[in-house]
Amino acid sequence: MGDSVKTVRGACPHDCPDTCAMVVTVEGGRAIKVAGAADHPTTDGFLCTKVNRYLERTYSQDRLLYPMKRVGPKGSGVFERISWEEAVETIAARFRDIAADDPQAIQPYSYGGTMGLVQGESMDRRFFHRLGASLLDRTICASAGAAGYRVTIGASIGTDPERFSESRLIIIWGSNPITSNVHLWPMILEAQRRGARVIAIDPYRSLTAEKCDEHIALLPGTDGALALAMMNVIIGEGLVDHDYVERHTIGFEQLVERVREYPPEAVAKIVGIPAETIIRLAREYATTRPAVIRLNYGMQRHAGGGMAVRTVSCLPALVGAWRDASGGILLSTSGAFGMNTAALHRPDLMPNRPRTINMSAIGDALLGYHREVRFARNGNAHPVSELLKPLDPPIRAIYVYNSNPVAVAPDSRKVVAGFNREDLFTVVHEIFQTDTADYADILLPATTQLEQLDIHRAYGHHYVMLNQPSIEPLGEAKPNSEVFRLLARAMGFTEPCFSDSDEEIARQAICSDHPHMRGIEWDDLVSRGWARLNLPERFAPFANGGFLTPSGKCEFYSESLAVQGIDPLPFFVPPFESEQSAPELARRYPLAIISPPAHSFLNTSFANLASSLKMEKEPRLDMHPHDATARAIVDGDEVSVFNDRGALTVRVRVTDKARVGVVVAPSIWWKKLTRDGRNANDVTSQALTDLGAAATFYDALVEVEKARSR
Ligand SMILES: Nc1nc2c(c(=O)[nH]1)N[C@H]1C(S)=C(S)[C@@H](COP(=O)(O)OP(=O)(O)OC[C@H]3O[C@@H](n4cnc5c(=O)[nH]c(N)nc54)[C@H](O)[C@@H]3O)O[C@H]1N2
Ligand SMILES: Nc1nc2c(c(=O)[nH]1)N[C@H]1C(S)=C(S)[C@@H](COP(=O)(O)OP(=O)(O)OC[C@H]3O[C@@H](n4cnc5c(=O)[nH]c(N)nc54)[C@H](O)[C@@H]3O)O[C@H]1N2
Ligand SMILES: [Mo]
Repeated sequence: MGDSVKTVRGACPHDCPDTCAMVVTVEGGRAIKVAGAADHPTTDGFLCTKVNRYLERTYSQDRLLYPMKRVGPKGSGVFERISWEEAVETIAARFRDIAADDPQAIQPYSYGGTMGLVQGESMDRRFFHRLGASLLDRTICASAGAAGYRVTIGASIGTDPERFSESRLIIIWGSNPITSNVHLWPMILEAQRRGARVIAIDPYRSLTAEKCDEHIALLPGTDGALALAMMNVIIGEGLVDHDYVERHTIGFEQLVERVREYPPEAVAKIVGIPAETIIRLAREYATTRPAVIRLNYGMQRHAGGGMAVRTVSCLPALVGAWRDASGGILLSTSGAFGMNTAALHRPDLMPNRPRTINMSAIGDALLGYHREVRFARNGNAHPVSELLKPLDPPIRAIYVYNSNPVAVAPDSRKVVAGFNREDLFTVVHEIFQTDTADYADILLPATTQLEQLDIHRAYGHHYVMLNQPSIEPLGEAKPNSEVFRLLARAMGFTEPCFSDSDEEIARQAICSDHPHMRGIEWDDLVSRGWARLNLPERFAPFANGGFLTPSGKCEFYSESLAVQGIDPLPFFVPPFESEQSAPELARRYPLAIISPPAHSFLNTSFANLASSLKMEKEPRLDMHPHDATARAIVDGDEVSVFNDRGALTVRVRVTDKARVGVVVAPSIWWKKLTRDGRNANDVTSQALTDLGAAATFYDALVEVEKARSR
């Protein structure tokens, strides 16, 4: 490469809506600077606090650089270096052995380590499909909302974030963009400068809520009820856009009947905010144009997460907010992309359709149980004994990549017990020795984004992104795609797709007939790093209807839910665990706990780096003064947070940022970097959401006590 300085175009791989365009400066083969591309419309020349320090991650002394095998007890993290040949042969031999009985006993487990299509969902899928391994239902983040939105709108398509700056009313609903979607924030600030009002709906006064014109602190998991009461007011006061409703929606008459069951006065008790606030919010929303809702994950991680998103996403059609390019709702832009996923995943390689394991119930699954989803009508949590069915065959091998389940999956005690099984063969492919890596039998070193090629879609903008490698892999680290190529060869898989190079896979991804992909050319991606989908500059997806539902309308009434035996109209599904839905449980565990992202972590990524740890200091719990006083807890006390599932130790910050009855534990900490080896997932539950069978991280009751008294 010589000593000359060059710059390389890249894309941030992390699980975040922003998928930034990066410019990497390389000198003599070493990356010396990572910056946000100034020419990319949403990146706009800056990166977040975490990825700004990407070199700290890439060149960390803690990188895994060689394949290793376990030589200590499971979980001890004691390994010995081996060669790649030995690693690949050991894995292939075990997989061959298990597959001879039943390949479904082999479980892939991956999520958002990298969002790249090459390193996240191509060679890996092909390999496991060809093998006949169990499928993985990737429900740990977005599946509840995606399902609720799909039923109502048809696909994950919404308002262009670049149009937010022209909106007059922005409702940030269950979202904390200053932390988790920072490139949307300048557009919101611009709107505010032009006179827009910005309202946050969040049980917690987050960094974002603090900066809004108004903060509505509802009780966790009650968003669906709030939206139904808003509709009650909008319909009751004649604020409906009848022309839009008439032409582009279905089920209005039934909706009118349904929302009568949700008058603001009754709903006020459910959501824990005054009826006047609900009425004022509904009026302001219905009478301000353009009005846009940034709906995000906070409301999804509860029993009724899918129905909550479905209900909120009825609002824009009711008031005609979709008419404006800067009105409507934004959940995710991912559905606007038309990548050729069949070419990437090759589902045709599956011998027949194997079973599917839900990643959010991996604890149960590793312990031999399949967890069923029962639609939680009225929030009645089914007894766990009814929901768990024996898993046949049991999982005998698990291959983890792009994920850290021991720290991120709910009901952690069960997850740890599962990974601790002596008879389980565990492969972990990682950049760092995470909590999960400690349980590996074979631990493989992974490359970072600077060392690998990838192509990305985004869920918070409308640009296809190319990441070109800027440096050589460190040590013996290999990208995911390369390891699956090696494994395919060792297993004797001869289909030509197992020889595709990373560039060939990336080119296949954009080889698509989808109209939004028209004009996306490889050469442009190479020279510029990104390309806008084939969408108008002032993209107003449903200004003239054209919803992607079966009826082509915004479905207040959903026939597809009706045929599944689910109420076809929006209704409120209370949390599994709350004062109102589980009073007996609430007597023992009166506090609701939520554990949203800490500002300087990205799930558990970055949570091992010195600079991130310096900013987050130590595991913390925000608690309202009233709740603290009632427990004789003062600011700075070390406390135990516990319920029937487990416990963790944290330091309390007494603050009215948390509302009464709700405690907040910024997450996700590496368990082994905390004082007691535990994190918030020691108290979260494996119960699954109504639609989308997703995790319910923010639906948990706990009690808190001074640590020394226990
Ligand atoms: N810095 C940073 N950025 C991230 C991440 C990270 O870990 N760190 N994670 C990335 C990932 S994977 C994701 S999925 C996104 C998540 O990003 P967001 O969509 O912002 O989701 P959360 O931060 O989980 O929750 C957002 C807000 O919802 C609130 N909330 C909790 N329960 C409820 C509720 O019942 N109703 C309402 N209305 N609000 C509620 C929380 O207090 C929080 O302030 O961020 C991505 N970006
Ligand atoms: N209590 C609580 N739990 C939560 C959440 C919460 O808000 N509260 N949020 C949930 C959400 S939204 C999500 S999305 C999940 C996130 O769960 P995960 O997707 O598991 O996210 P990370 O913890 O960041 O772990 C990703 C791992 O992939 C590794 N990795 C990165 N790039 C590569 C690569 O190219 N190859 C390989 N082999 N590995 C790579 C990283 O080093 C990292 O250890 O967590 C969920 N868990
Ligand atoms: Mo996520």
